[in-house]
Amino acid sequence: MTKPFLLAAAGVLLLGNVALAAPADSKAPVAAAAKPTPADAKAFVQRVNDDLKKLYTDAARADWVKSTYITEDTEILTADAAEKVMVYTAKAIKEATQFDGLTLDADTDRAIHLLKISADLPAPNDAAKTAELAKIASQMTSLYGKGKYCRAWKPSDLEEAKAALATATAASVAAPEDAGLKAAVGQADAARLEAATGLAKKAPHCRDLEQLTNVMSSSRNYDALLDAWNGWHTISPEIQPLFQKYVSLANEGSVNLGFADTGALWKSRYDMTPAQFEAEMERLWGQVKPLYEDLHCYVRAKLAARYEGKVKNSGPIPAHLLGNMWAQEWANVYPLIEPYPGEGSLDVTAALKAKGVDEAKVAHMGEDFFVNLGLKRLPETFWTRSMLTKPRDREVVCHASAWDVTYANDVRIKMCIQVDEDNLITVHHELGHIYYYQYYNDKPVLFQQGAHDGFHEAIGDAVALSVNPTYLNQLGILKDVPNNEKALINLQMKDALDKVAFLPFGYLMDKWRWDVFNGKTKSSEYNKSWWNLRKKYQGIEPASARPVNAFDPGAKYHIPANVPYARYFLARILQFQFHKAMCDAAGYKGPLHSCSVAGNKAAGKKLSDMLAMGASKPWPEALQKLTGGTQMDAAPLLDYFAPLQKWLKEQNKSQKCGW
Ligand code: X8Z
Ligand code: ZN
Repeated sequence: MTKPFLLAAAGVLLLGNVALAAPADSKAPVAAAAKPTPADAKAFVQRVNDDLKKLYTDAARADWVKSTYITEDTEILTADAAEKVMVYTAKAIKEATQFDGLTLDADTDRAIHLLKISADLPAPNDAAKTAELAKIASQMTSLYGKGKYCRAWKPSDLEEAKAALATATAASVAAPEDAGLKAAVGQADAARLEAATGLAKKAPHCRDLEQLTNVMSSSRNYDALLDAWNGWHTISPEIQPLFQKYVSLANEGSVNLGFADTGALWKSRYDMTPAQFEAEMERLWGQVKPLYEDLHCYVRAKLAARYEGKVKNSGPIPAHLLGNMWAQEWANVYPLIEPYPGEGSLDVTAALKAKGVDEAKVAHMGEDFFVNLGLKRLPETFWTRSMLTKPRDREVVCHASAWDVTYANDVRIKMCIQVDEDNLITVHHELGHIYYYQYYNDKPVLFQQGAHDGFHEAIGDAVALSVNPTYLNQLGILKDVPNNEKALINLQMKDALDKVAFLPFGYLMDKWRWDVFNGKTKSSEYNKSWWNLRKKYQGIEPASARPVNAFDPGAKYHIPANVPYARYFLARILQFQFHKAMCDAAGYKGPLHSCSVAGNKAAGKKLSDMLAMGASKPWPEALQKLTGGTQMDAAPLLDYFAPLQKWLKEQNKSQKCGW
């Protein structure tokens, strides 16, 4: 994760250590208490940086073990370490106020600012409540990680099991039970297949998020999709009571640290006021909304043709038909949407499998891309300590994440890689985090962050924009890459189904939480407010009438995991700005959508120069270093998709768009 699960802390109360606003010696007369000086502030910052490095490391170690081995014990150890960070951070923030009003050198001033906005779990002014908040946060992530949907077997499950096996890679069927299953399928032996799947034994059919995700991405069967969607959404009602308590405790902590509520704290992290940040998000959304509406209109028409009678040519799209559990990225339904069938060979998943690429190779392909840009190789420990595939014998949090455990190059990723295009792109995304860590790790720990969190999320994606068909063709993964108008529209459609479709989802996740934190949305309205936003911004509706206890936002990782989400919205926009800047640095002159900076050292240097700044300067300075500008701007994204948008407008002429 981009920040120390922020919660880390080293046992022993370094607070004594920090000795910050050391009250005047008790024996000294009060009047003699020295007024803090800029030199004191500098020394304070240095101590806090040193202490936090240890606390964050302890917390990250505990969290790593917990996230790769969820048990009651690891859950508690993580909560304990998190609690220590919370206590320390709250205390240090209060101590720092003694320097308010002093003229400080730029680095000290910046470090104190970053400290004040650093708490991901802000500690209430009460030890028991702080411990409770840490525990709840740990529990919520575990519940999500362990989530499974169990029901009795249905005959149709056999067909699905066969289909899944037909596309499975050798590595993913390595376990003995799967090998048996595979042999059974190979022999079309229904009885053995039944035995192998547990059907004959009447064991319940349990599926985790990875299995349900596979249904969402590859099935076109309305009922199978509905079952997977409904099934995953049964894991979250259990999370709601914890979430409610977390909202109230985190808010208490935010007030304790000087913020109106936790949403205000999150919105304060962008070198502007919370109100300005909200306006900035709205401005950027306004730039891209027309493109999203054009895409929605075309996709809905195609789905209406495919799911006749179930999807209408007006109104919102049912949430389970877009190839993704949260309808956040839609490229998995590209085969249904493909504008010019057969033009261009864009099935990267099939190509990877045909090439015999395995899970580790997917990760190596990512590293190679960065190295060819002139960036460093990953340390050896990355390969020995990362979790690249889902262990078969224990519960883990599969949601992909990147870690810098020691803030000194002990970098790792945690992923349950499957060999497909989504995972190839996600590996680049995670490695973007890892390269940020690697390039700023000589900085004090408070500067070991992205310029803002959207920068951190944008790096790998910006690089992955160069992993285009031309590049994959050079690698020998894609065969023919036709260079004509129809192939271009196909390619742009596929890109837009991920990049553009995501935008309203990226925006609404925190719009929902901002109003939860500030109390405008009461707990009894959580689900209603969620679906109002999903309809308003995404133009989608629930796949089925929602049960009274539904807590659908809790079925999305970042909500139980307490990870703010505006960063991903910003990253979708920034990554096109970064891509353009790297293409300019490479001397590229053609249209933005055709540029790949693969292998270009000048582009790599531009990127790594910005990475090395970390959070040491306000983000506009980092943006300027890479792009020359100081504003976030969707113009490069719109420029990239200009051919598609023109084409969509033509196609949609006979449609009544909107919902
Ligand atoms: O959570 C992630 C990354 C880890 S930072 C895999 N992403 C968001 C999501 O999955 O919802 C990347 C895209 C958006
Ligand atoms: Zn990320």
